[in-house]
Amino acid sequence: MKKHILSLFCIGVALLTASHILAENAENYPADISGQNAQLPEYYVGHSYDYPDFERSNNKSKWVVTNMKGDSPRANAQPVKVTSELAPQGNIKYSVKNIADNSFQTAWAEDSEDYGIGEKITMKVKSNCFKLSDGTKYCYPLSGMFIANGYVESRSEWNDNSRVKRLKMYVDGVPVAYLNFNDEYNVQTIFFDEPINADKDIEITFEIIEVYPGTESKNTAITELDLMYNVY
Ligand SMILES: [Ca+2]
Ligand SMILES: [Ca+2]
Repeated sequence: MKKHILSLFCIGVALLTASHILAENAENYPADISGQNAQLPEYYVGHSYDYPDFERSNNKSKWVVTNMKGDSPRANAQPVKVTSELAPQGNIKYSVKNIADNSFQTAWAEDSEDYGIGEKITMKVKSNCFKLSDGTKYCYPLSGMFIANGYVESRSEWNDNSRVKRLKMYVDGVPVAYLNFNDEYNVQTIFFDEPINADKDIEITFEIIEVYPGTESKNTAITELDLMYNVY
């Protein structure tokens, strides 16, 4: 009898351990037949650029992102959907349009009570194609992205408001990667290991997963955000 109790006990422990491992795995990688929750690649900042490196345009009030031209031109992705945006405060607007207006003085901020975890911005990227000499069509893939993270209009605004630490990126609704940013007052670029095919117009969604909390506010802000074509 004692033997039976002992073996039942052992089986019980084994089952508990197995279910614990399963539960842990389920938490990390929820089962999903569509593969949407498969483990995603982690991308980190490749290069960063200080704000003084950027040139002023003719319009002296506007900073423009010129350094991105050349090797990896901007895709000029346009926001088409956002889950929330902070209401204007006085003359200052926090519309999602601000992430694609070429200005480091304007930013989008989310409108959740907390830090905006789960808030999403969807941007449309137009395909950029041409005909090769043999008549076949070639479309530039998207090789990376850049972000002016937080409300960068001034260092104090940047400090006061929250910045994005980690974004989940989706292509046409399918998760493709996590993007991890530094908590630095500069423009950061991330290059993808797997360039994104853009032989038709596509939608890229960025979801806030983690933030760097601001000292004064739970508003998480993004000043500029765009994809980049790989022209090589
Ligand atoms: Ca802006
Ligand atoms: Ca908030």
